[in-house]
Amino acid sequence: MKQKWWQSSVVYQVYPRSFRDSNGDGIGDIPGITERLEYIKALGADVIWLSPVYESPNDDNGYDISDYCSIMPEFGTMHDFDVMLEKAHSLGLRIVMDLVVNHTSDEHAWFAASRSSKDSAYRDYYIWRDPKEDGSEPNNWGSCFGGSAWKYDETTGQYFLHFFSPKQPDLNWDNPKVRDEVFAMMSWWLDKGVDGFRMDVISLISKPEDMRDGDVMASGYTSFDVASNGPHVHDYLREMNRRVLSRYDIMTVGETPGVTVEEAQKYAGLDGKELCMCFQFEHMNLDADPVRGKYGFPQFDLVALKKNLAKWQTGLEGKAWNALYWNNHDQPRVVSRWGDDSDRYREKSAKMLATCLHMMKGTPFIYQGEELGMTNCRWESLDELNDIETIGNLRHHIASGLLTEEQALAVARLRSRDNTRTPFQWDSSANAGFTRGTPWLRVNPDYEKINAADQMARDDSVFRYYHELISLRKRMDVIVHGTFTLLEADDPDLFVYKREFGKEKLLVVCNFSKNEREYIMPEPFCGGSVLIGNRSSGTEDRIIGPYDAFVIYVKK
Ligand code: TEU
Ligand code: CA
Repeated sequence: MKQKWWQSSVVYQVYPRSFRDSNGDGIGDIPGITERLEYIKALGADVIWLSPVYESPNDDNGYDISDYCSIMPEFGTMHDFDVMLEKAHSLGLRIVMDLVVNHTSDEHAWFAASRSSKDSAYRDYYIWRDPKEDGSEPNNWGSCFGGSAWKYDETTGQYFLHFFSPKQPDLNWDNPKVRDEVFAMMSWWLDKGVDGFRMDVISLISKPEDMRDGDVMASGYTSFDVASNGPHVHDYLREMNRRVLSRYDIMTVGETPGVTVEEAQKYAGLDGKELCMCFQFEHMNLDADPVRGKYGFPQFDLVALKKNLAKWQTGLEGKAWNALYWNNHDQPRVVSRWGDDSDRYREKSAKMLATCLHMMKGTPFIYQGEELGMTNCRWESLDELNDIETIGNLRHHIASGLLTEEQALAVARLRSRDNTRTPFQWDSSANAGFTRGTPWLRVNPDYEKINAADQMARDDSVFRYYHELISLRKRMDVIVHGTFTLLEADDPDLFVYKREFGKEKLLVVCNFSKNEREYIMPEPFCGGSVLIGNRSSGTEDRIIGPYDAFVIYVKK
């Protein structure tokens, strides 16, 4: 198959609310992004994934859209967007929009009409069901933000489905009019010149025909996995591809909770019939608390992580394409989660984590601040939190006795989505140079030592290391196209794998622990050259120190 441009791309995710505030209202905005496009260019990324900037009441910080073809006033105007897009293209940067079409805001005109009457022409744009005999919800499906996935609407005496907030009613994708509306909107953005879409929970759009009860979690409700990979999801994505995507040279990435390797071979098949790639969630859920889920106390197990990522590397080999990530706006900061955010090891472990991900096969995604080694925030109180998912789940866990208030604060520091939404740390000036106003969310107090200005001024910084990783991907076929083989699968500290492409071979060694280990390089890597690494010694040094990472290159 002919190489596609996005197979050697590196994507930088911008969360607009927290990237850069240009007008002093404490909220990041589009002109703020335009001002800092050169920074993203300097890092070496060539695609920007822009989290939603559409009109929204911000119940879920923009993932609740009330008008797909206008810009949220807090973020600016459509003219501001056009200026940003044009400047990005002039810099050789592509812009991929966040497409949130599993659901809309309840303030979208479609939903206002739909809820007004059972006879509305828009009634079947959403999913309405009668109460059970006793008046309760139609089934035991649960919302990702806590509680039931059904909300009763007095006006017409029915429940509507919402797998997220009650202000995010799920669209009925079985209705061809919904598909027509969505496809027309997508074409409108693509005709404006955007370069693709990241598709929010796209694996949930086709609900099972029978609305039977599912297996419940400790909360007493199911997860949204009851709808993952539904009966018609691939029909709808193939239709989307035929009617829209195939008409443009764009990049698409599905956010596909519940996806398996087999399903990903359809969503992200190299045959190009659906999407270019997809985000899997298995590695993100491996350390979930067995009872409390994501909002509990994580149990990190490197062996499980290695085997899962190896399964995805080999499972998609030659058949589909991986989107590679540690971080996004929904996950805690990886250097705090799986590295070590102490002063002693923060930068070293951040580089180790970056090495491990960026030497794999697939398209790497960098979440804003990850390239600085930004860390989770030590929230002082639950009242500081903004995120609807964190607040909803912690409230639910406290009410059901799964967490005490004190434990909930500890969990928030470990798991809250707010951890990656604290304002980007530009420099050591007030509010980390993010705003001259009052920031909408607390700035992480460590901004004076962790910020872009300092990182760009040093040759040994995390930023410079990411830049080098990206430039290696741009010039080495073995990184983009080489096969993946996991080595030392059961080693509890070292993540070791090799990549091979013709005569070119890489050995990637990453110590995910503080333990000092001895590792004898396998042939043919002994005496190979170190391509990149976070330590000064060469391959003769068999002692692998805390959070050491290096890549050996040989051609033979
Ligand atoms: O995320 C959906 C989703 O799977 C995450 O909410 C996930 O449940 C958890 O946060 C990560 O473990 C998408 C968006 O990325 C998220 O920001 C939205 O809240 C959600 O959909 C609804 O649009
Ligand atoms: Ca602003």
